[in-house]
Parts: sequence; C-alpha cells; structure tokens
Amino acid sequence: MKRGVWKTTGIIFLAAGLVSLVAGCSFGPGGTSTSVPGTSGATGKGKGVVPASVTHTLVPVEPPASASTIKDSTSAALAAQHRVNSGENYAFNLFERPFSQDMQTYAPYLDIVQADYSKDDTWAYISIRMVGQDQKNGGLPGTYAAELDVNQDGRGDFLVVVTAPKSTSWSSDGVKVYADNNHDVGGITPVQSDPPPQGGDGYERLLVDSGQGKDPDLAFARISPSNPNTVQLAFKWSMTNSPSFMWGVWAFDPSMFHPDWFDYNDHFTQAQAGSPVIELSQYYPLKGLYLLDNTCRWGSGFTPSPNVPGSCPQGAAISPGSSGGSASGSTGAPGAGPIQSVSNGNQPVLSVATPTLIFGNLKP
Ligand SMILES: [Ca+2]
Ligand SMILES: [Ca+2]
Ligand SMILES: [Ca+2]
Ligand SMILES: [Ca+2]
Repeated sequence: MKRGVWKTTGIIFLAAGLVSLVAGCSFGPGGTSTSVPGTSGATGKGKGVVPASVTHTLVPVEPPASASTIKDSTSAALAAQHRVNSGENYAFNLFERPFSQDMQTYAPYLDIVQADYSKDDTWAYISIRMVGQDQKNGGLPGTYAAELDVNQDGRGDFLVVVTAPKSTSWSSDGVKVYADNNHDVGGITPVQSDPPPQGGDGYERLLVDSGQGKDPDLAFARISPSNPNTVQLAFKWSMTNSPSFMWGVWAFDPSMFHPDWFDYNDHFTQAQAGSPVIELSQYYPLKGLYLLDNTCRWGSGFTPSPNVPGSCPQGAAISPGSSGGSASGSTGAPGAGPIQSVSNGNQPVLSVATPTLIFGNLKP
C-alpha cells in the first residue's frame, strides 16, 4: 500500500474529529453472581438460563455503571450519499463499513455508536450500542464481538462473540470464545496492515461454544433490557489472567465473521477490501470486506499508554472529571460518577484537527 494512501484515509479518520475525549472513571457497586442450582457439567440436563442441554452454575448479573466508554463514528448521516467520512483507517485496522458491498444499503444494526466496559468480582461486561435494528425484520441479527489484547502488544488474544442475540436474559446460546494460542493475530506488525497473503491462522482455538466447553459459564450475552439496540457480552475476566487488558468491539454480518481472518487488514490488501471513502476513488466502493464495523481499543478501567498499538487516540485527553460526559446509553446507572470516555470521532469531516498528533498516537 502506498504511503500516500493511508495518509489520506488517516486524515479523514482524524479530521473526523477523532479526539473528543470526555473523561472520568467510575465503578459502580460490584455485583454478585447469581447461583443457579444444578450441575456444572457442560452437557447436563436441568434448568439454567439456557434452554436445552446446558446447565449453568454461575450467570452474570446487572453490569455495574460504565467504567470506560469508546465512542465510534456513525454512518447514518451520509448513508444516503453512500459514503463515510470518519472511522475508517484501513492501514490501522479501523473499519466503518456498515454497508452492502455496493454501498447502496445501510445496515444500522451493524453500525456501532458506542461501547461501554465495566466489571465486578467475576464478570467483565461489554455493551455494544448500535444505531438501530434490522430495518426489515427487526432485532440485531449480526455477529457482535469484543476483542481483548491481554498483554497490550496490539495483538488480540481473545474474542468473545455472539451471533443474533435475542433474549434480554443472559444466555450462552450462540456465544463463543476464541483464543489465539500461537500469537499470530496481527501478522508481522500488529494493528498495521501487512501484505497478504497472511501466514497465520488468526483465532484458532475455540474455548466454548453455546456453553459447550471446559467452562460452560465462561461467557454470556443478551440484548440490553433497557435498550433494544444494545448487545451486552459478559465473560469471566479471570480467563485473561489479568484485570488489565485492552478491549475493543466489532459488528459483522455473520458472513463476514471469520476468526481466521484476524487481523482483517492482513487478510486483504486495501485494493481487495475496497473502501467506503468516496475520495479514495482507486478503492471505492467496498469490495471483499463489507457489512462490518469496529472501534479502536481502550484499557479495562485504566488509561493505556499511547504506545499500545490499536489504542484510541489520546491527543486531546481530558482530565478525569472535567466532563459530565454521559455514557448515556447502554450499561448501568447514569450519573454515577465521572466516566472515562474516548472516541475515534463522529465530527464533521475536514475540520482538520491535529493530524500529526493522531498519527503519532496510532503508530506503534
Ligand atoms: Ca460506526
Ligand atoms: Ca498486521
Ligand atoms: Ca493463531
Ligand atoms: Ca468504526
């Protein structure tokens, strides 16, 4: 990929106003897990939150108030023009593509608005708020994922995924957790695009699938009881062996979800993937990679070093407490305290803001 090209996308990404940070940090009251009577066997019969054959010993409770928020660009405003102007930076594995391949059909159920993180003694909770539901059939029929970088090297280590969650009660139906045990996600240079073909196998290890696995209680998902546009994932944070990890989120059409494609910008060249940015006429419209969205990553309740590849821009970091910035949305009690919030931008285009700073932050 030519240098000039990523620069252009980068500037659009940035100019998009990337860096509106609103700040703070808060933890709500820690939740306690609910015990469900029954055996802990993966295939035992009995009652649990999941119908059929899985019995759960532990199920998540209500997520504490959001401890950190990632805001994402949204594409609704320009959907009628079949283009985006922010949130997309192919060279750095950032996508804003909630569109069909020809950019003619916009999918609000795949357009991430905001993600929130919180934890209690057992569970980490990640809420993913979408612009809207499937316009034809309602609901959230996509595949929604949280990607975790445990050692903060820019390579994802775990992927917690649900496809087409339906219930507002916690369920392990359709929930999978993948791991990259041989550490090849990201190819040669994590986050940055490497020339395909990709040599690695991405997330090659499936730890649990709909409650079938070593720990049937490892991960759950639901539709938020208070917001039908929000998917909530819960997983035992002990699986990361550390309460401190980087997290970011994804939304895919199920046909675009391939754990072996990570990182996606190593699987395709930009020419093969296409672009939603109309100004990049050599790549526009979308080609091999469409109907998906993702965000930059942030720390699990801490401010990461700006040197961590894939971390959200921090150039305009706002000191904790200076905002009031509501993490209005998906999880938890509003106004419970200052909230740590970062954004990769949803501002008008071309209001060029400190591009060099951003690139500095995005470069490993
Ligand atoms: Ca988005
Ligand atoms: Ca790479
Ligand atoms: Ca791998
Ligand atoms: Ca995005």
